This record gives sequence, C-alpha cells and structure tokens, in this order.
Amino acid sequence: MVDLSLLSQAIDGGDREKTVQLTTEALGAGTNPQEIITQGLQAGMAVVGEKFSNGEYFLPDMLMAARAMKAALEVLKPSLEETGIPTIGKVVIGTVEGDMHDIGKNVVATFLSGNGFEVFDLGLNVPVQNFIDEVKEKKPDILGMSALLTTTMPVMSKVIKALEEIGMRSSVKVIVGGAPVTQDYANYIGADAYAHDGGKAVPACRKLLGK
Ligand code: B1M
Repeated sequence: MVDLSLLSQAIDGGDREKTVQLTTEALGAGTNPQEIITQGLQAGMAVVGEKFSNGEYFLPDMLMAARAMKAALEVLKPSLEETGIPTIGKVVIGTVEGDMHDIGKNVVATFLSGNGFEVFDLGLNVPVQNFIDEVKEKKPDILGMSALLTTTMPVMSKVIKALEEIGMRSSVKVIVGGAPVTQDYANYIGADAYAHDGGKAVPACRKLLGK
C-alpha cells in the first residue's frame, strides 16, 4: 500500500522521478487510478498553488510540479483508458484562449475517453474561432471548455455567444470546468453543465446525453 501523501509531497517538491516511481508503485499495488490523481497528484498541486499564492513558490516551482504531474499521468493513462465500453458520445474539449493550464483538462479528457466518449482534444490556448470550427467539423454531442484563470473564464462565454450567433447553440451541449469555475458561473454564461473534477465530468456528460 503506497501512502498517497508521499505522492503529494513528491509533486510539491517537483520531483518527477519520485512522482513517477510512487505512481507506478501505487498502481502496481492496486490503488484506483482516480484515487491516485485526486488524493495524491491533485492534492500535491493544491499545496503548490497555495505556496505560489503566499509567495513561497515561484513560476519555476509550478512548472516543475506540472512536469512531474504530467509524467505521472502518462503512467496512469493506459489504465484510465482501458475500456470495453462502446462509444456513447463525441466530445470536443480544450483550454480556452490565454490559458496555458492543461493538466486538469487532460485529466478530464482521459476520464471521458476511459468511459466510452470519443474525445477530440484541441489542447490549450484555444481561440474562440477554433472551438467554433471544430464544432462545425466534428459535430460533437458535447463541447467542453476548461479555464484555470479568473481572467480567462469569460472566454467560455464568448464561445457560447459565438455558437448562438451562428445558430449552432442548440446543436451541441456545453460543459465547463476548471478551478475558478462554479455552477453559478456556468449558469450565468448559459452553459448546460458544470463539473468540479474529472470524476464528476463523466456522469455530467452522460446526463447531458440522457445516458
Ligand atoms: Co498557474 N495559476 N499560472 N501555472 N497554476 C493557478 C491556476 C493559480 C490558482 C495559482 C495560485 O495563484 N494559487 C493562479 C490563478 C489565479 C487566478 O486566476 N485565480 C495561477 C497563476 C496566477 C498563473 C500565472 C498567471 C503565473 C504567472 O505567470 N505569474 C501563469 C498564467 C499562464 C497562463 O495560463 N497564461 C501560470 C502558469 C502556470 C504553469 C504554466 C507554470 C503551470 C501550468 C502547466 C500546465 O498546465 N501545463 C501552472 C500550474 C501547475 C498551476 C497550479 C499550481 C496547478 C494547476 C493544476 O494543474 N492542478 C494552479 C494552482 C491550483 O490549481 N491549485 C495554478 C491540477 C489539476 C488536476 O487540477 O487544473 O484544477 P485542475 O483540474 C481539475 C478541475 O479543475 C476540473 O477537473 C480537473 C481534474 O480533476 N476541471 C474540469 C478542469 N477543467 C475542467 C473542464 C471540465 C470539467 C472539469 O469540463 C470541460
């Protein structure tokens, strides 16, 4: 049994090698990958965020933690994606323009593809027009947008307005998320759903499709 607080500490220390080693051990010991993410990796990231807020950490510390977390997610990806579930819907997802945070969006995308959704990941810093073009081209059931900065949250509203302007709002369901995003904000901008984390994004997307 791997103590997941050690994993949080490895993320906090930006120690990629240790993070990968502990993630591999936890997985090998049968720990649920979702638990490894929330109780180990994400918990560590929360500490990094707090330390950045209070001036104890700087940008390079966040970058090192991010690299460690990305490496750990690569270890977890195959088990999160192992599924015999037939495709239940198509999702286009991305982090909005101006925002370089993609770890949480990647977690959500991996959870969705591991739970039977066909996912088209547009990456990070995605301009409004790219979301629109992809909705036109891929005709997804769901459009997912992630924002980690209070300054980039309004871009999600711009995408929804752009969909309205071209008469495509009713052809796609919109789900939003990211640390500063709330259910109230989702309601305010006219999104169809909000999910607090990757685990909750799966039932939220299923619900949007009535499945
Ligand atoms: Co930045 N950063 N960062 N950062 N960073 C935050 C977000 C911050 C809260 C840190 C802090 O001050 N405490 C703060 C934002 C303040 C605010 O706006 N309120 C901040 C800041 C200020 C900045 C810069 C401005 C710093 C600077 O340059 N001075 C800068 C901005 C760059 C930009 O985007 N333009 C910046 C840069 C960076 C790095 C590049 C160094 C790096 C990101 C690397 C990367 O993603 N590739 C980074 C990191 C690592 C963080 C923290 C520490 C961790 C984010 C993370 O990956 N968490 C973060 C502090 C924090 O969040 N506590 C912080 C782990 C991840 C699994 O969780 O992303 O929340 P999260 O995703 C969750 C849920 O939110 C949800 O599910 C996910 C999985 O469970 N979710 C969705 C996410 N998207 C969803 C979509 C959905 C549904 C659910 O539906 C579609």
